[in-house]
This record gives sequence, structure tokens and C-alpha cells, in this order.
Amino acid sequence: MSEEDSTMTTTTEPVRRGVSPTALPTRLRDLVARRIPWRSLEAPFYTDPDVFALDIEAIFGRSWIFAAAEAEIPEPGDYVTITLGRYSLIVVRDDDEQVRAFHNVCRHRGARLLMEDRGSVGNIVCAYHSWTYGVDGSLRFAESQSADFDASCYGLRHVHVRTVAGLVFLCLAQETPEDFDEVAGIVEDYVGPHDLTHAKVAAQIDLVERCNWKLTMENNRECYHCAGHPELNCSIFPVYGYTPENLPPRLQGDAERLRTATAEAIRTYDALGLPYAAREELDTRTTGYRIEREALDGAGESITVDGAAAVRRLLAGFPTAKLGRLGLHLQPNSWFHFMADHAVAFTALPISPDRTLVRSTWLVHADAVEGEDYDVESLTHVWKATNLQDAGFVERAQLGVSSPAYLPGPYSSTEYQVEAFVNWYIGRLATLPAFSEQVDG
Ligand code: 3BY
Ligand code: FES
Ligand code: FE
Repeated sequence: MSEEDSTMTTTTEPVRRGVSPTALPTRLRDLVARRIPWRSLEAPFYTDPDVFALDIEAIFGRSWIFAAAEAEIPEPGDYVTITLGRYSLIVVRDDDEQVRAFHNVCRHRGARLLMEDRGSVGNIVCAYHSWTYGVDGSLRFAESQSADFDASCYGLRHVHVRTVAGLVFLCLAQETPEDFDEVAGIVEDYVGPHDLTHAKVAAQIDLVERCNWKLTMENNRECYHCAGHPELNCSIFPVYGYTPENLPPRLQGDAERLRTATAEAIRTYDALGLPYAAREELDTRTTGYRIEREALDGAGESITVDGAAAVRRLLAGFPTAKLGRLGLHLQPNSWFHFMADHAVAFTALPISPDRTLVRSTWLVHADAVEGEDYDVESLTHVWKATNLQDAGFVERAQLGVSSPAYLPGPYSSTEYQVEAFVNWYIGRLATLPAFSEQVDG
């Protein structure tokens, strides 16, 4: 029996708590069924521990999730751990340099194996009774077991993993994961030219937002609030999400500059063969996405205080720094900006109904030298400020939706991506088998 088979089928395998009809009270099914399009969600979606548990199983337990950049684990034995609700996952580079992912749970009596956010190991050793696993997940040592003990039945539980253009995605589905090929192909085409497999981590910052993970995501999917981001507005045009029809007068000048900058940027993209057209299927497929390469304001090179590149050594040996930004949004929980000089990746990791960890990771060319080619403060300045501003917005939102007086309110047309996120989310819940069965809750 192969290692994979043994961990999937052995009868000693603990059964994962899934979304079963009996575990889903009518109350939750009713909440999903009565959601009104183009209105914010009812309060329990942001506050109820049962909805949070459902989100972890039905959204994070089934979808492809961006977990890390490959650059975070460059060498064999390098690992990061990722927490999604009660799940803890290990992402590790094995001795053959392949990225692997496992549940961070010992197969003896279940102790958490790796307690740190990141590190490097030869083997994965449980600190409780010293069961020892290779970085391929196989059990290599378990003291004082009986003669008929079959170590091959007790490898770490695998998690599906895909690396795409230097980004690592996981899927916790127990059996066959949902299709990811088409979106992975699009990401490869657009992001591949930035060559993130030859990048390194220049900075990583974790911020715990005092809100439900969906408020983090909804906030990310609109620029209706971008007047609150003075640093970001120096480079990202705050017309994001607007159309000529709903553009407010205060943004007319930005729209005009964007039109001019776009015409120039497209000439560069065409000359370099870089795909740039917007592609968007945010709520019409299991892995909802939006991707577009677009011009930046100011110097047009990067997301910095003046729009100029923050890193002298460009990614992928690009011949110009003036590539604007390639923006990528993925449901359920990640977003990215890829420039010529650096990339920044964001992932929202749910901790509890009202706490979400937002991890921001800045990637630069592997050979860029800190202090010579870049300094971390100028590289991270805009998003450090912007993330704190966003943390303030979403904390207010969590406080407000937690009041008994909260009523769902209408999205404006510029919040169409918020609607798409929520519609995708509701659609994912509504397609659970549990929703088509009659159960009393
Ligand atoms: O970070 C993002 O992708 C979006 C677009 C611009 C700012 N933010 C709302
Ligand atoms: Fe890990 Fe006992 S729980 S060795
Ligand atoms: Fe924001």
C-alpha cells in the first residue's frame, strides 16, 4: 500500500469532522437561503461561531487556498505552518525540492508537531513521544511498538498542494480536489513572467484584524473607501471598480490620468509580450478570480510613495521598471500586486469569528541586496500604512454589524466585487449537499 493510500483508507484513520446534514441547523440554511443580492450579509455571518465553523469546513475545507510563496521555503526542510480556524497545516520543501503539505497533527495521539510559524527541519519530530516523520510525511521512527506495527499506515495526512508561478496553493479536500487547472493556467500566463521562483522574501508582516474574515475580504474588494488611503493613492488609481457612469467628480482627474497612462502602458506590454487584458470570473466558477495588468500613477513603476521602483534589481531581468501592476484577486482569501521591482502577496487567514490574520509578503529578486538595491522601509511603507488603515475600517465594520441595530445595507455599483465575493460565498454554501436535504436543526 502506498503512503498516500495508507493515509487515505486505513480503518485506523480518524474521521474528519465534515459538513453533514445533521451538523447544519435549519437556522443556517435559512440564513443562506434568504440572502438578498446586492445587500451586505446578515449579522450572524460575521459573528456566529456556527457560521465560522461552516466557513472553515465548506469554504476553506474545499477551496484552493493561497498559503505561501515558494520563496518562503527555498531549501529542503524549510517549512511554514498555516492556521485556518482549528486546522494547522505544514507546508514543507522535501529532500527532492518538491513542496508538500500535511496536517500538523501527530499520527500517534494527535499532538501538534510544529509550533513555530516557520523554520527548517531535517525530520519532523513530535515533542511528545518522539514519533519522527520525514519531510515527505512518512513515519520513520516510533519507539517500542509491537512487531506487527506497520509504520506505513501512520504517515502524516496529506493535503493537496499545487505550485503555480512561485505561489503555493493548498486544498484540504479529503478526496479529489476541485478543478484548479484553468485558473492555474491563467495565473501562470500572467504571473509567470515575473519569475517568482527566483525571488526571495524581503519582508513579511502579520496583522491580526479584529473582524470576521469576510469583512477583510469585502473591504479588499472595493475602492469606495480608498479616500482613506492617502499613501496608496499616490500609485494605485483610486478609480478602481468605478465605471464612467458611476465615477464621482472627485475622481475625474484620476480617471483622465489613468487613460493616458494606460495607453502608454499597453504599448510596453505589447512590446514585451506581457498579457494585460482583464479576465474576471469572480462568482461563476469554483475558483473565482480576477486578473489585470494596469498602469500605476506617479512614476508608474511600483506601489511606493512616489510610484518609483523601490528595488533597483528588477524581477525576471525586466528591461524596464515601468510595468504598472498586475493585480490578482482569488476567492476566497487572497490578493496580489506584481510589479517590475517587487511583488506583494496578501492572504487572510481566519482565526475565530471576529479575528483574522492578514499576512503580507514582499518578494524581490533573489539577488537583490538589502541596503544596496532596496531598503525594507521604503519597500513596505505604503502597505504598512494602508493595512493599518484597512484594519481600522474592518474593526469598525465588525463593531457595527455586532450591534442588535445592524441591518444589511445596499452595495453601490462600484462595490460590484464585494457583491461577487458574497455571491460566490453564498453559492458555495448553497451547493453543499446538506442544503438539499430536509433536516431539523
Ligand atoms: O488591494 C487591492 O487589490 C484593492 C484594489 C486597490 C486597493 N484595494 C482595495
Ligand atoms: Fe506525537 Fe505521541 S503524540 S509521538
Ligand atoms: Fe483599503
